[in-house]
Amino acid sequence: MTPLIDAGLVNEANQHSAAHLQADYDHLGSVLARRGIEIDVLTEQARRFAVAVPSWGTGTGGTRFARFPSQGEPRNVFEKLQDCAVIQQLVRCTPRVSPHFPWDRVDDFKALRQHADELGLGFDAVNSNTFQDQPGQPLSYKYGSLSHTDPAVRAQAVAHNLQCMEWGQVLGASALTVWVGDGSNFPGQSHFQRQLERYLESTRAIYEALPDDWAMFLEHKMFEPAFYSTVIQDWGSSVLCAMELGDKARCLVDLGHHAPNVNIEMIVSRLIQFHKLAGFHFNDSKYGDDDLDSGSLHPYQQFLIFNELVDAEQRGQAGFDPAYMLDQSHNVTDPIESLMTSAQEVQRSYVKALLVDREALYAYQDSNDAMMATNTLKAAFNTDVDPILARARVLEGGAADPVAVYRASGYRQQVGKLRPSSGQSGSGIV
Ligand code: PSV
Ligand code: MN
Repeated sequence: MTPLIDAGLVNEANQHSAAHLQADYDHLGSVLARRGIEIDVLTEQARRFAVAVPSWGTGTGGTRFARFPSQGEPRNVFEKLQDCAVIQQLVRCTPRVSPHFPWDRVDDFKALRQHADELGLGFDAVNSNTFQDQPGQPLSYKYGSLSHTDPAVRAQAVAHNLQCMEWGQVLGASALTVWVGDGSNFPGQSHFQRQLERYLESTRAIYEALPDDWAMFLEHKMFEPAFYSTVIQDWGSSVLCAMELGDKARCLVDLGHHAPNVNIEMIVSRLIQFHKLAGFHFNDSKYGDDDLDSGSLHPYQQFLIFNELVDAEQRGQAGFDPAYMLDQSHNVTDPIESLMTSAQEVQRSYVKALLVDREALYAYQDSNDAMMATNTLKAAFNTDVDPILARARVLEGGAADPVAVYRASGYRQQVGKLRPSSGQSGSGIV
């Protein structure tokens, strides 16, 4: 594969910072050694960590009010994959892309897979889209899709999901993520129970069509686009439906999809306990489903979520294999920079969670020592693991400082010339 960013530029930048990185790494190594932690073991774990990039995150996002297009936006899935390959080249922890259909629909999926192969990329969970009407679509989703009152609309939405699985199989994916915008805007508009029964009937039809080695991820979201009620509004409805459907149905946690102040790490723990955690859409939020960059506002919350994940991993919890994906909207930043930074922030939370002295924590929990228990978590969170992350990237052939190398490469300016602006400045949340 020909690297998209000049490999010489990456090497030169890495050489330039090598002495400082080595000094920082050695210092952190001696700090961790005093705690009985071998730094190289952590670096190896960081090297194995991966989080998938959402294909739709490579474009500039927007709000209900406006979207401000930026230079060199990818115009199709082939160009989106190219941007994802740049991300992977520099950060080396994003080897897979999660596609969204029909946004990423192509005539020849084999060719798409081959294109991804050539770029060194694979595919993660495929996402269906029945929250929008597509050009030429016979029936509208204005009043819902999988839970619509009209069986013909439900059948159309089910058929789309089956189609997504067929495409996904050609791409080598093994999971389908289903998020629906179905709900209601006014009290009384929908009968809650009947609506959920219709949703279950539709999802059952999808579940029954799952290939043997596939899983179905149910994604909940509290509100939006429906502002009074949403059919799968929280993890409670999600897990009830996943239990109804069967073992291959699990719950996907998008960090922005909860009521303010909800204890997300505890939801994660519950889902792990009952083998119902599908995985994550990482992002951050202050007010609602803001889709801000991962770890940009609540890094401690993200760390606490990883604390639960690492706890399960280290206890060898049966069937524990969550899928990690980003799901963000980049309204004012270069999407490549945001996705690279977010991938590192998620990896950072993972590595910090590995630092938790778990035996000490369990002992403090058992002796009801709240102060020392919480300080044990803080000791891990307050450790700067930057040298580990940078070292892991460099060892994998990536950049010690991905954003700096990306900016120096002029990639955005180059694609700006090759990809004329779509000029689409209307509104649009992705
Ligand atoms: C909905 O807000 C969501 O989080 C779902 O994952 C969608 O597939 C994605 O955003 C893109 O609209
Ligand atoms: Mn999501």
